[in-house]
Amino acid sequence: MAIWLISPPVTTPVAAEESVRVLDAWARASILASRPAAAYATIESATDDRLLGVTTPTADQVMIHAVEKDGDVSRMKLVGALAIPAGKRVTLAPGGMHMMLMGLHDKLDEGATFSMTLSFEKSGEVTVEVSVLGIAADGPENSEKGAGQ
Ligand SMILES: [Cu+2]
Repeated sequence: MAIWLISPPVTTPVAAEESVRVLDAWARASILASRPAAAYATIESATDDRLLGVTTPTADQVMIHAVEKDGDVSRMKLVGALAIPAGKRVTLAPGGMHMMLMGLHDKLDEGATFSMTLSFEKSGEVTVEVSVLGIAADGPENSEKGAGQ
């Protein structure tokens, strides 16, 4: 006896929040809109994932950059896809990896926020509010504050 099951495959949608979290998204205030700005965040995921791209209405383009030290010279290097290993926090911070905002539409004023959407290979898109901190800030004071929804 042959039974043909003709039904659409059942897939379980996975909400982005369940596997990937983007914490403490922040950026430094900028003096001029004509200069690129950098945004930072801490990313963690329950499963291996990769950050493939970032967009924001605040800038024309966002690039994921790593910093490579060559002697005394630091160079920024474009990261095509940023690996987020399961259970390990990946922190983007000044002097290291960052999201570079090219073609800012307005300068970033301290105290303002803007939205940014991070696209992950498996978890899809996660939109976060980015807090603009002071021009010399090293990061949010409370590192557990903020969540990725
Ligand atoms: Cu950069």
